[in-house]
Amino acid sequence: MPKFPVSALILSVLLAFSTSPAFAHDELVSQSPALDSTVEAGIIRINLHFTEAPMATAFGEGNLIAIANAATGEQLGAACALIQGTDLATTVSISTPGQYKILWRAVADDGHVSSGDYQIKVVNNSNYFSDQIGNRCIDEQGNELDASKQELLSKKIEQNDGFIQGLAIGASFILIGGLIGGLLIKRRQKPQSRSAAK
Ligand SMILES: [Cu+2]
Repeated sequence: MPKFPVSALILSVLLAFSTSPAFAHDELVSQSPALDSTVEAGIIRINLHFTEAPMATAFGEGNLIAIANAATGEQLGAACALIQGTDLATTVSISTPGQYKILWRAVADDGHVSSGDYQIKVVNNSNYFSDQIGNRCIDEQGNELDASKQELLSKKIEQNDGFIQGLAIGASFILIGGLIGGLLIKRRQKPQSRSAAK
């Protein structure tokens, strides 16, 4: 008799551990700049506050922050972040006003990876200019991370546009081909119907 309650207890404990958010991943609690906030152009500091300190990972791997043009999806600069207490932090340079996406990825102490993104609006009232836009990631040895060697957190959306354009061109070819074919058939049928009427 006592066997069943013990196994039931173990099961319920396991279920509690696997579903309780407290034992799940590292969760984003708050962020700076805030969600949908308006920020002045310049060197912008990004601070993402988590429930617990992310697991230490190699620079440019695991824990990442990057920014992207919200309209085009194009990632600007490389992706990297530093662990500061329970925060992930970096600085990005933005001069062109517009809507930007902040993308992040965090590795929890248990190895679970969580990710997300949110938008901010950038205005430029200070004539800030920089030809180095985005996250500038320089490791302790002074080496700059090359975004082309990283798996991007955000990709340009133009590939989809190209696909839709291709579909539209293909569809119009089929339509024109069908119209010409239809006209040719009509022409051929005309003399036949005439002779049939006689
Ligand atoms: Cu987890």
